[in-house]
Amino acid sequence: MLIFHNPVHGKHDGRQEMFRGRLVPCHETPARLEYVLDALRERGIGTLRAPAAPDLDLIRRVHSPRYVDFLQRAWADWIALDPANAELDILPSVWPVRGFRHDIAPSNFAARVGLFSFDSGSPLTSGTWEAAAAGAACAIDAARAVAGGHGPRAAMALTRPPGHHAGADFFGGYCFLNNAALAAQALREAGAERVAVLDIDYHHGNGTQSIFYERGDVLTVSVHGDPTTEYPFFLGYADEPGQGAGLGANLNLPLAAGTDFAGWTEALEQGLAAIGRFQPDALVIALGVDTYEGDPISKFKLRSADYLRVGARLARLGLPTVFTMEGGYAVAEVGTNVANVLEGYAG
Ligand code: OKP
Ligand code: ZN
Repeated sequence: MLIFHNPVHGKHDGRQEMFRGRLVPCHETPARLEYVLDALRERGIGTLRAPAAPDLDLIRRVHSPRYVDFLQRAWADWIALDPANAELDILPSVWPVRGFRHDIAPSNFAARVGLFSFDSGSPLTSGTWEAAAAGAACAIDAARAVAGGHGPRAAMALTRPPGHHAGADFFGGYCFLNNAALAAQALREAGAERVAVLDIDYHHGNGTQSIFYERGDVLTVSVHGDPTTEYPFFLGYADEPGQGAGLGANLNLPLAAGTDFAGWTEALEQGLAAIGRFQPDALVIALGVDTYEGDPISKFKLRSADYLRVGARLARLGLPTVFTMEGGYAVAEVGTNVANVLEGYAG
């Protein structure tokens, strides 16, 4: 498997996230990816590649141009407010909710941060744009490597920050650019008529769902913690079928906190059946390993050995496949669990 790894992921290194009235250390750390790289190297899994420059035009076809401009300039705008801000990360503090206007981007910086985000757990730092853009490049390059079916069958975008919570014009859930959506769009533009995105992170892929919600050419399927109790709370319920041309092209499979591998596998099989009926030309897997029993912020009960079976099952689909790296916060085990998926996939 070709693995496009983000050599500058460490430039995104948030100091703190807001949790229950306190600023606490970020869960989404550079160490997560280093553990994965170490495990892959140690076990001889995959061939590592650095990405080419990001295709900003493609990024602007998935994300709104004004959001991309905002992300690209946010740090300079922040420092322009006060040079002392260099010691701090950007966190939103005000949001436009129901009835507020989303069609205007106020010139006030704090207001624009709120317009383009949905939580206060995702610090935007000096290196966030550079890291996220290089990660997007990994996803696009991975898609182009498997497109057409002449190259390798599978490739991975091994990157952080993750992407599946990022929408067309918002960040949140530690995500800024939606790597899985970018891979799906790159596959479409490289000739795949139908693309399926299967999201197996613990958290609902609200960004990916919303990006493709009215499109019939990209099926989005997500197996995740029930949003009644689990983040991101406001999307990811079973009664979200897609809209317009996208009606029938979204499937949410929410599961109760505490679900074990047997229960999780039943939902996965339902998702795979829907993907089979859709007859996609290519597949994107938003791979989060925060379904692991030891994950500090999630509540499924998968064990490390289960990930070998997950990889083997996904390989049986026989589709050109792009994996994107999403969550997984039991830092030391993230490497083992991702490596297990890829080893299981390779057979
Ligand atoms: C990102 B991804 C925990 C709060 C959780 C956000 C979770 C984002 C998960 N103290 N806040 O889907 O793994
Ligand atoms: Zn997650």
